[in-house]
Amino acid sequence: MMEAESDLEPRVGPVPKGEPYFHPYHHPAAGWGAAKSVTKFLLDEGTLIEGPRAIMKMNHENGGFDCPGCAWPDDTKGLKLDICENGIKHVTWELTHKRANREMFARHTVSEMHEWSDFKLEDQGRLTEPMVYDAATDHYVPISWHDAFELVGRHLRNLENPNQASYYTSGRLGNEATFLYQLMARELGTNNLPDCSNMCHEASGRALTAALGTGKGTVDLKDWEATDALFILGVNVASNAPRMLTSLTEAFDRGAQVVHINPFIEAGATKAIIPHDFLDMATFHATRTSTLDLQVRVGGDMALLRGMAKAVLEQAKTDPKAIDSQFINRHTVGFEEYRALCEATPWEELERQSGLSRADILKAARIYTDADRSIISWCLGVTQHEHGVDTVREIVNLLLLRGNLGREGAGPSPVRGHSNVQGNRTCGIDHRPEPEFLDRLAEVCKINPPRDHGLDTIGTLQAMNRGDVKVFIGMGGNFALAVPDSPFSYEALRNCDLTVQVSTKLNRSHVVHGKEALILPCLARTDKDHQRAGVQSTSVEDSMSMVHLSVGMKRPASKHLLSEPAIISGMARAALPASPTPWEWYIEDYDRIRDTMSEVLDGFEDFNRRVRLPLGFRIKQPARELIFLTESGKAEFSSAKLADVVPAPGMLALGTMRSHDQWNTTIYSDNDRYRGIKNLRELVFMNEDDMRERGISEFDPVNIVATAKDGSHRYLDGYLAIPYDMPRGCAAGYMPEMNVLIALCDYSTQSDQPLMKHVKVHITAAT
Ligand SMILES: Nc1nc2c(c(=O)[nH]1)N[C@H]1C(S)=C(S)[C@@H](COP(=O)(O)OP(=O)(O)OC[C@H]3O[C@@H](n4cnc5c(=O)[nH]c(N)nc54)[C@H](O)[C@@H]3O)O[C@H]1N2
Ligand SMILES: Nc1nc2c(c(=O)[nH]1)N[C@H]1C(S)=C(S)[C@@H](COP(=O)(O)OP(=O)(O)OC[C@H]3O[C@@H](n4cnc5c(=O)[nH]c(N)nc54)[C@H](O)[C@@H]3O)O[C@H]1N2
Ligand SMILES: [Mo]
Repeated sequence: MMEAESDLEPRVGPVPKGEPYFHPYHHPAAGWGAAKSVTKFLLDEGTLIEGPRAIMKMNHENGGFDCPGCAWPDDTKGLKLDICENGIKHVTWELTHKRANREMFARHTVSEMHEWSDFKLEDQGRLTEPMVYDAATDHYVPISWHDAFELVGRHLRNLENPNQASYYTSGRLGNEATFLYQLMARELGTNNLPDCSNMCHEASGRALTAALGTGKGTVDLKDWEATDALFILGVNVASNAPRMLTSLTEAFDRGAQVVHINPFIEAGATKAIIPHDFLDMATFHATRTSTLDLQVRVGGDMALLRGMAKAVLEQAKTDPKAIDSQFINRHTVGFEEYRALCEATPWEELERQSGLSRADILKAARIYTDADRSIISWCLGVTQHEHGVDTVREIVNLLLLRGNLGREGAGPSPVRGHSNVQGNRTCGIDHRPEPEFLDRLAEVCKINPPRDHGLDTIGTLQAMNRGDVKVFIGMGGNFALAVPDSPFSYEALRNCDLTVQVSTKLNRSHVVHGKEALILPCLARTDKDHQRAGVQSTSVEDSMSMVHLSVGMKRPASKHLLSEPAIISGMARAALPASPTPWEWYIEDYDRIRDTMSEVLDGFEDFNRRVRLPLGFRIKQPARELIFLTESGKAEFSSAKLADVVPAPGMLALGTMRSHDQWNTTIYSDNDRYRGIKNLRELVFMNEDDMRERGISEFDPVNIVATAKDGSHRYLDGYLAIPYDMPRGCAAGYMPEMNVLIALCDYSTQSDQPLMKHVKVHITAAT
């Protein structure tokens, strides 16, 4: 594709094919719009035949590969075609016939590629062989795998101390590779294991661990099918977890209550046509996916939840059944303090902070007390805030009040992001590992793991900037573009002696690189992985703790690709020539890695057999059995101070989010169908009154100025204003473009997560 010059270069998305367009979307989610979009995408990638063939093998109960898209679990009722538009786009993206080969790299200098859009970088296709940066010519040139590993090994061996290297994981990495990766880092002597969940669900993990003793949700799909009320906070279902639409329509059909809490009324929060329900598709039959939509202000969830708790407690004064006193007495601590706090919080404050009326909060509370069993589900709208941990704990507080835990149809249900981000944590990617885990790792793997906490994502960037981290290894993902404060973060990466990116496609993290740099191309989820013992499979864990095998079925994109476990093993051997770990032996047969994992990891006993059961196995959740691994041995109410989220006069709270046509930093097009947007990503959604007050009309260019915690400012000019149905005082736009607005110091003191959903901004008409 030819790229035109633009004042927004290098842009993230493609050069628009037409004029910006906006018209609010009023159709059901999924359905024929999705089918049409899929066909176009298959055609563009040249995979109209292969794409559908591959998709029929996706998410199958026996064999097949796990969708590399989101972490929503597979249908439990012997699924046949549990797929979605975005999963299909995702697989097709991997199957593309385009190749970023050595000829492509020879044609373009790195400085030249740096000027390309991120869309164009990935649009070069699959990477085909290892490449090394040659500073003399400013080109990436081919390098053998042996020499590439030796380069990594030399840098790692020569560090003055192992904490000068940092090992990032993006949530696609399978469990077996994950285990080897953390083993390598810890054998080398560091816990510097930042990962993408430092940016998404760190808050959920910390809150759930503190409250319940396990950092995960407790419910599974069967619970979703049995519940009476679903509360969905801060998830764009139709775009980011589309298979959840099936559960929402099922719930609605069964008469369950479905309450969406979001500043936007997203398409998935109204009605949907389920793509694999062919009759519905043919007859355009849409099912509602919502019984109530509450448009909270950005960051207002905690106030809403506390307001609901206050209402429940008030109701309990005359109707003792409104709370489950027996459950509270037997299984929890901290109730009296929490009750007093709720009672002491005035309604006016709850209304002001949530942006909702008392009547609306009472409505939600009534739905909650009328339901025998409730599930509360959430994603980034809750976590990427200063008080993300407090808000998730407030979710647990509310659940505990009515004993919505440890029984069918009830409990907390975070929606995880990447397909294996949860498995990464389970299998050891944690910069703050538990001592018990390290003890077992030491005993089984005969290593001496470091005990000090390591660096997370933000910590890694700060350390790079200081010159304390000199080697960066990215196991998947697109670190440069995904993290906040882009100019600062680019400098931090450029400051490194060596950056290594293990990737499937060309991206920003390859053109923003260290003094020396490697691109190591790997097999993707759909590619067949041949090792000495035959075709290998890897395991992944979904949002609901189900672990199952995924096996690629396609001829690899190039014969020079290695699997992720093989690349890790190659780097580890080069860095640790005398390592007692049988790196090469592990790669011959991944069952051997799983045997070791079963000895180290809780809940992985008999791993090789259980993972081959038709639907895999579920990792035991103590909290589900009402066993709480907390200090008190009980579920713990929290009594946190209500967060103040109301913007200062003239300021707006801006959230960054995904469009429908992107996967994090991978952009498929510049359309956002469900929000009625075409040919535009450089936009900011605003409340119409906020626009009027500032003399801004639809499509007017605006200037955005963000103010960081340290008082510094960041700017974004020329973005177009879009009037949208959202509360006053709020604004929204797309990631990753808006990462330039988020200062590195703007992270939560509770979770260390960047404040990606609450940037304090001034927006004015462009001058
Ligand atoms: N197709 C597709 N699927 C994906 C991804 C993708 O990029 N594309 N990314 C994957 C990943 S890694 C993740 S972590 C998940 C992310 O899934 P989401 O959490 O859905 O991601 P976002 O697009 O950031 O959208 C956040 C939603 O929160 C709402 N929101 C913003 N601020 C607030 C708030 O203060 N309160 C509430 N209640 N809501 C708020 C926004 O309006 C939006 O609907 O999706 C995963 N699935
Ligand atoms: N402002 C703002 N920023 C955000 C967010 C936000 O809401 N707002 N969300 C944050 C969140 S939740 C997340 S998870 C991060 C995402 O951060 P990352 O996970 O780092 O980024 P992705 O865009 O998912 O990574 C895309 C790249 O992964 C590589 N890739 C794809 N498949 C494979 C594979 O199978 N193996 C390997 N080795 N590589 C592969 C490709 O080269 C591709 O270019 O972004 C974060 N950044
Ligand atoms: Mo994520």
